[in-house]
Amino acid sequence: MPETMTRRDSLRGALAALGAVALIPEWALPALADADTDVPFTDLPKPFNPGLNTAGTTRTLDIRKIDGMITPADQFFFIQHKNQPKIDPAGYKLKISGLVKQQAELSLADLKAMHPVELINGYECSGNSPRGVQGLSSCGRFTGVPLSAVLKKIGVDAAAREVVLFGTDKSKEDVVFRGTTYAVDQQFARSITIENALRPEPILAWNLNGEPLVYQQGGPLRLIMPGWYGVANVKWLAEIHLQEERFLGNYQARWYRSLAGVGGSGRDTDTDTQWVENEISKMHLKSVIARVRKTGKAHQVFGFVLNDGTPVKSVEVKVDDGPWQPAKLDPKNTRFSWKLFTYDWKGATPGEHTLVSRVTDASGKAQPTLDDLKMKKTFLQDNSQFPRKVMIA
Ligand SMILES: Nc1nc2c(c(=O)[nH]1)N[C@H]1C(S)=C(S)[C@@H](COP(=O)(O)O)O[C@H]1N2
Ligand SMILES: [Mo]
Repeated sequence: MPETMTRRDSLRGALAALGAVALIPEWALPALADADTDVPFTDLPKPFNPGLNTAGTTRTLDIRKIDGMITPADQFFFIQHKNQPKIDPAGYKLKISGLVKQQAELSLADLKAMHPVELINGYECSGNSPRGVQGLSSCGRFTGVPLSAVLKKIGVDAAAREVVLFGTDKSKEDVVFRGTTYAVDQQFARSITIENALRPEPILAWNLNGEPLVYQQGGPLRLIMPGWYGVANVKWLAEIHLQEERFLGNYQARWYRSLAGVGGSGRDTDTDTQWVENEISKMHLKSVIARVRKTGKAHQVFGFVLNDGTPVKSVEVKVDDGPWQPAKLDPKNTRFSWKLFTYDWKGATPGEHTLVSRVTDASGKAQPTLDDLKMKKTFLQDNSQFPRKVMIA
């Protein structure tokens, strides 16, 4: 069994064979019973139209509809910077070039003949934020082969330092050099270090939830980088190029950076402040309240956590000005899934209330408040605590 397949899934499978599946508790997000109702949020932007945009090029997830670990493929968010190529899977070839023992062109059949693995992976666009009610996030079951297995099979040259992944999508990009702008055709591309490429986690994926990736999802083949922001998950893979030099493409070095002031007294004008530019890579620790349900007289608050795969120590929920209270993490959460949590809200009184969650990981990192992020000037990587307002009838 592949290491990336969840142990619980295989346990469930084994128990199902014995007719004993009821031994494992199902996640506490049951299908809505007739008597249950969703508690409305009163803080939604107006207008709020989650789902497909009018052009049909972007889809956001309505997080109020989350009812389990796996986002259905027809709700899974999608977004990209350029066009959405439609590639015939039958004639598809992935090119592998540069510092490899032998250049290769692999068909889908070649890749499927290796050892496929399954991975439940949750991710968000680094531009995901309260503004769009966190709809640029989802979690699905991906099937593919480890990138490391493909690279080892081809043979990596000892000089290779950087693995550049090119999409098929192409458009004019402005490349600015010392005040001069050159508009040139570029494919979408991202790079990772050879060390990261040879880790067991990254996979070249062709299925989402057991079905071939549709073209909007990057089919027939895309990269999945567990624990990283969406931008790393290059869709419509055309070529993987190994090189010694750093890769400086637009979506690696320019458009996907953060700029934040560190140190000093926390004021822009403080001369002690250091201005740090970082690349967008692994997901920063975030929790989101997605849904509030009324079941009989009780209220339950549901949400998810996204992060880089570090074990989650705790999720807490605060109601109005009350104390932080522990939420329960779903036992079915896996290292790279989004991590579902529930909070039993006792004694909810009629009227409007503010709910907020905060997550802490095993390394002691805690989710920041919006105020904690005030020295971050760029909008990407907004993992701030997200207060929600609800109306109890
Ligand atoms: N080839 C290609 N891959 C891409 C992009 C792109 O523009 N072109 N956009 C990236 C960004 S910014 C995000 S957030 C994710 C979105 O993945 P999804 O469409 O599966 O949700 O794809 C990434 N992969
Ligand atoms: Mo993104």
